[in-house]
Parts: sequence; C-alpha cells; structure tokens
Amino acid sequence: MATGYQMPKDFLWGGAVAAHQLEGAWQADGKGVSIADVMTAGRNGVPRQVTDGVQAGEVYPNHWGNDFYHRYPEDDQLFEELGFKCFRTSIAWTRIFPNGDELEPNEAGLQFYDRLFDDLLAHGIQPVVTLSHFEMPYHLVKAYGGFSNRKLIDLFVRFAKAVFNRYRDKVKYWMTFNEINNQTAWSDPHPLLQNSGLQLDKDDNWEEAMYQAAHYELVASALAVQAGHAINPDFQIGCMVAMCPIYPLTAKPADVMMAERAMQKRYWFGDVHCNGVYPNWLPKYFERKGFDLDITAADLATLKAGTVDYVGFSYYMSFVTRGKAGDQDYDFKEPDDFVENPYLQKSDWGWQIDPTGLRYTMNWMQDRWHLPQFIVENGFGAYDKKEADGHVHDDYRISYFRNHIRAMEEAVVLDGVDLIGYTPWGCIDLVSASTGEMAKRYGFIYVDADDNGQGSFDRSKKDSFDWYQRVIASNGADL
Ligand code: BGP
Repeated sequence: MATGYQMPKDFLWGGAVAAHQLEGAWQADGKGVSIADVMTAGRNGVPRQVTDGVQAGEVYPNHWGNDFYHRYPEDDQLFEELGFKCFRTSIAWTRIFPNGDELEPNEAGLQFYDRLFDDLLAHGIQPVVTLSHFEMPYHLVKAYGGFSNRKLIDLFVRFAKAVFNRYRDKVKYWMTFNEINNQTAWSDPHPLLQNSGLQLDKDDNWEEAMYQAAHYELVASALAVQAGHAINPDFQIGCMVAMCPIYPLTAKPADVMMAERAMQKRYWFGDVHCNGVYPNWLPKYFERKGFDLDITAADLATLKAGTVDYVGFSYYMSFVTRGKAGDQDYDFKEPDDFVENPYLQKSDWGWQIDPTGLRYTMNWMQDRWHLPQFIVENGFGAYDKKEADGHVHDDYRISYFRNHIRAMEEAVVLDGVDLIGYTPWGCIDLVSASTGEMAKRYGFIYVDADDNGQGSFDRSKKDSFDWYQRVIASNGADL
C-alpha cells in the first residue's frame, strides 16, 4: 500500500543496537569489565542493580547478549537482505581500554571492530557509531567515581581519539554519549545515573552530582568533537538525546509553565551540545539551589568550540505533567511529576504510544537547534510469541512503525525538517537496557534465547522483517 512519502535520495535507513546489549563475549580478547557487566538482570519486580563485581547467584544478561560477537557475519547478511544502508552500534570502551585508564589501547579489541566494520561495508552498510552507550569501564567507577571526577574527561577523549584514528576511513557518523539527558531522573539512586559512573549514598545530593557529571560529559563531548574533526574533517559527530516531549495536562497556565520547565530540564543538554552555551535559566537555577559546580571559563570556551554536527535522538513516547499548587518555582522532578495521558495507549511496559509526538518533537528541535537530525532509536518492545507455524506475527510492531514512519515523513516532506536517517532500535532481539530481559523484544529478527541465556540463539525473520524490507525498498513510500 503506497501510503507514505518518499524520503530524500541517500536517506540512511537502517537499524540500531548497543555493544553491551548484544555482543556478549564479555571477557573475550582482553575485554575489561564494564558497568553493564556488573548490572544484574532485575527480575520479579526488583530493578536492575550494579553489584560490586560479579557475584555468585546473580544473573548478568549482558555477559551473553545475543552472541553477536560470534554471529555478526550471519546478522550482517540479514541486515543486507533488509536493505540497510547503515547500522548503528557502539564500541565497547572496555574492549579498547579494558580498565579505561591504560595509556595504550587493546589491539585485539580494536581488531574486532575492524572485522565488524569491514564486514558491514562489504555488505554495503555503513557503520554509525556511538562512543559511550551505558558501558563505562567499571574500574573508572570504582577508582575515580565515574564522571563525578574531572579526570574522566581526559580518559574519555583518549578513548575517542584511539577509535577516531583507527576507523577514520570506515566510519563517518559518530555520536558521543547515548541519551545523555536520561540522567535527569535523579529522584533516587537511579540506574540511569549509574551509567555516568555515579555511585553515591542515598543521602547525597544526587541532583547536584548529576549536573556536575553532566557538565564534565559535555566538556568531554565537545573535546571529542574537536579531536574528531582534526582527525578527519569529513566526520559528522552528533549528540544523542532521549526525546520524549512533555505536554501540559490542561491549558491552565501553571500546567503550561510546568511543562515548559520540564522541557528545559530535560533538554538543556541539547542546548549545550548544539548551541555551545548553557541556557539562561540554568545558572539561575544553580544559584537558587545553592549548587557549587566546577564550571570554568575554559570549559565554557570548550563547549562553544565543540558544538555537534547533528542531533541524534531516540523517540519512543511522550509524557505529560501539571503544575503543583503553591509551587511558583515550577520545581519539576522526574519521574514524580509525570501524569498519564488520557488520549494515548501504552505498551506492556507503560510506554505511551504517540506518533504525532515524533512530528511535534522534530519540528521543535529544528526550530531550536537548527541542525540536521538523525532518528537513531525508535521501536516497540513487546512479548513476541512464536505461533504454531513457527513464526512471530508481530502486526502490533508493524502498526507502531507504520504510524511513526508516517509522522517522520510528514515532518520531513510537509514541515521541511532536515533528517539524515532512521535506525529502529533493537533491529535484532537483544537484552533490554532497563529491565535486563530478553523477553522485551524489539527486533525484525527473532533470537531464540530466553531471559537466562538458554536457547539455540538461532535467528529467524518476524513478519515485520518483510514489511520493513518493503519500506526501505520503496524509500518510505510503501507503508
Ligand atoms: C534507550 C537506550 C537503549 C535501549 C532502548 C530501549 O533508552 O538507549 O539502550 O535499550 O532505550 O529501552 P529498553 O531496552 O529499556 O526497553
């Protein structure tokens, strides 16, 4: 059915994954232990937790992932069949610098990504690479306190330079920190904060610690952008922001102001990445809160000089908030101040499905940041079932994608948003980042493995495989 619009020539259709969620082989070829390797599965209502090293009796699903480390040749073949023009993955920092603070990189780790990128390129698929996707070396967490420590800036830049140099002729599109803004959920010692390597006590000021760590990450990103451009001026180096627009519950001015503050608090990361400056409200906020942050004049100059080339973003859902009686400060806290959207349906994990929010968001970003965009994650996590005929009939996933791709195309064709490409998340089943489950599946390609790593790990095509293949073949016209 030709219900869609055609995308521009050279549009980068593809799929997205992250190293720690699918590679497995967590100790192969000199790899060190990452924070994801000491993150438990989180089962029966107990959230995932970072343990102090690998502990007996706990389940660590990132140790096996979907065994991509060994099976990538077969997977690349399937990606080619899908028609992928690009494939977004990350480089596991611990394969390159096992502890994170060595002076020289691990050659065997570098060679793995040489093999992977060469194989992708041989299939006509260009790699799109995230430098840091929730997989900091655990040693940097233990010995330095992660990004609470300014020293991490140099260690990250060393890693970035090593891989920029090595893959300068194989990779053009890069991103620095995956979903850098997801750490705004500071109400509790939240796992997303731990991705920045923060390990604090319950009584510590998590919010202040988050702003400090985020500042160091933004400086590290800006330095990496400059280093990358020096190594290869053709590099396109982007940020990666988790985009979930936040709507006011009603037209009440207090609801509208609260939603605006919520957007500011969630997306100031993008302001710094793209505009190279802190937005005006934020230093005022630090002052009011009494935060004493280490932000130097040299840092501010670095941020200005290291703005990104494009906005990479994930889009899964939207949120809603409302003003609170007597709160003139609009002190929005995530996730406590979210309320349900009565107009939307949800996934089994409570993620509110909102294709129009994608078009809204793309317009909002284009007007605010004035940069090309790249949708590097979008997708639908579901409990897939193999039916009696041996196939997964995932029409719910097809319908999610159809509606989101249509909204994306409207943003491009009708609204003039400048979009580089689209890479649906978890194009092949992998371990969920938030829950550690295999059962929360996103793929066009099914992997026969369960939550405990049992199964043949064989790959098979879901119904959505053929559907997405047609979408790509028609350059977005056939939805
Ligand atoms: C994003 C992450 C991914 C990915 C995805 C889906 O937040 O960048 O790593 O996992 O969301 O989330 P989940 O796996 O929790 O369903």
